[in-house]
Amino acid sequence: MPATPVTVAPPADLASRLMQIGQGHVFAAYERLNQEERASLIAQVRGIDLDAVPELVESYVKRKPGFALPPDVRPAPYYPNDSKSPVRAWDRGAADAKGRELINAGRVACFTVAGGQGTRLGYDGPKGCYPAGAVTRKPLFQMFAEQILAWSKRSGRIVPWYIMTSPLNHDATIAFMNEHGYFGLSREAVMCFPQGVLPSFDMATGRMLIASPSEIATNPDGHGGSITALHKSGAIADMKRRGITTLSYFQVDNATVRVIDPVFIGLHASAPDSSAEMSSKMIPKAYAEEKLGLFCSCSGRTEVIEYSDLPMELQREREPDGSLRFLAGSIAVHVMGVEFVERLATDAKFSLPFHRAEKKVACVDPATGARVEPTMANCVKLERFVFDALPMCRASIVYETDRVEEFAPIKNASGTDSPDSCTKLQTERAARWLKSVGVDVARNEAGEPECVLEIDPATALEPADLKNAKLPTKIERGAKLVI
Ligand code: UD2
Repeated sequence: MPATPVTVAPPADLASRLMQIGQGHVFAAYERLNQEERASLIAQVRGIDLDAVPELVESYVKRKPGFALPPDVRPAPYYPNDSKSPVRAWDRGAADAKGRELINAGRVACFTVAGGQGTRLGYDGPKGCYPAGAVTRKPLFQMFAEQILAWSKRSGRIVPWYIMTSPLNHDATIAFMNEHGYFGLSREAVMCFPQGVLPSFDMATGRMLIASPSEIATNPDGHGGSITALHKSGAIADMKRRGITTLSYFQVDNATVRVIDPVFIGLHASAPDSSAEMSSKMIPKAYAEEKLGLFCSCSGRTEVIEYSDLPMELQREREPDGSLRFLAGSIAVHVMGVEFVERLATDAKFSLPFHRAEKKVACVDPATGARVEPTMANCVKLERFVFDALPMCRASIVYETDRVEEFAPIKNASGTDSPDSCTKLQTERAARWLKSVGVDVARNEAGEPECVLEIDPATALEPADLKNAKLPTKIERGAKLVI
């Protein structure tokens, strides 16, 4: 679109459209702005789908949309971690072989969603730059990059890495990767692209919040925005050029995620009840109230229902053996077919539902330009969730994994899902891997390792790799060691 000439009055078409939809305040300070600021505000308004705004305000800001529980909701079936389980036995060896075949044929790429704002952690920067290594304090991005590098070496193939940022952290992410030489990966193998944003709305009035006199406040459109962003950014085209068919999806906050898991990829690609469109990993919930989305089956389709939406009576229901009936908690690890993502992203009718969150967001008063620092939630933020694409699959499988093996997220500054709990989980996992090859790790009376351990992905991607490593016979109390 040709640039709009920057005049003293805002462009008449935009000003009248904004007035019509009750958003006229956006240009309140226009006359006081300099040329550059006016141009930037006009470009931002033109980038917003103004026709969609009234419906968003009516349905999600002024009203809180209710959640309609599907009447036939039941727990989704899953492939148990123990492949010999009497509940559902399956061929782990065959899945592993299929997964490795795809990796070795260069068909698999990694995809990290890293566009979130990370406000809970209180870290001022992209979450991927957060120092997370139990001993080394290496950043999360490095922990993933080193695994990807190890898989590339092992398969003799480039494993491309796609990272979804947001406009709020894109430049900082690129600068960080450049500063660290892409952690040994080839620059051509890493593609960072920003996701879309949506206006943030004033909770009381439904007006778009104003971040500064020349800027509307926005928020990233949720990890569900990744489906469209993968297409719009050219990432899908890049994958097709490289012959990638399968994406290994994970969140930037999970320090122990297996960036590539052959068994999971193999199940996704070849299980009889998989459509190879989108598959998911779950862990058994530790207790009924644990805040994880739950894999459910509704009218034969796999869905994730957020813990806040599934009635607590259902979440507390138990099987005769005492285990939770709704057990399968989402750790937000998926495998996605590239064709599936492309099919959705290019379908004019495709859209994922919005989810509403109430947040405290600093802004300015549009009339006076005075800064407003709210003391309570003043903003409705709308987001899309990637797992809402699951019911769009012809069939979608769920695979159980072990919490200690691959779920050590950093979300909060302390307590659950914190840097501290992440360090403990990295250590516990390393201790288990070491024990499997006969190395004794000192433990206290409660059974916790009395040391801090970190496994370098160059040494081992899985426990069996330790068989070839030079290891101590025992790890003493108080040790701090990178294996
Ligand atoms: C998510 C899941 C939860 C569980 C948990 C596991 C949702 C709504 N809930 O909770 O069920 O699986 O993870 O750790 O997803 N992100 C973007 N762009 C955005 C928003 C988020 O890239 O616009 C990324 C973000 O950088 C992070 C991930 O998505 O990697 C998770 O985001 P979150 O912190 O909003 O989700 P959380 O932890 O509440």
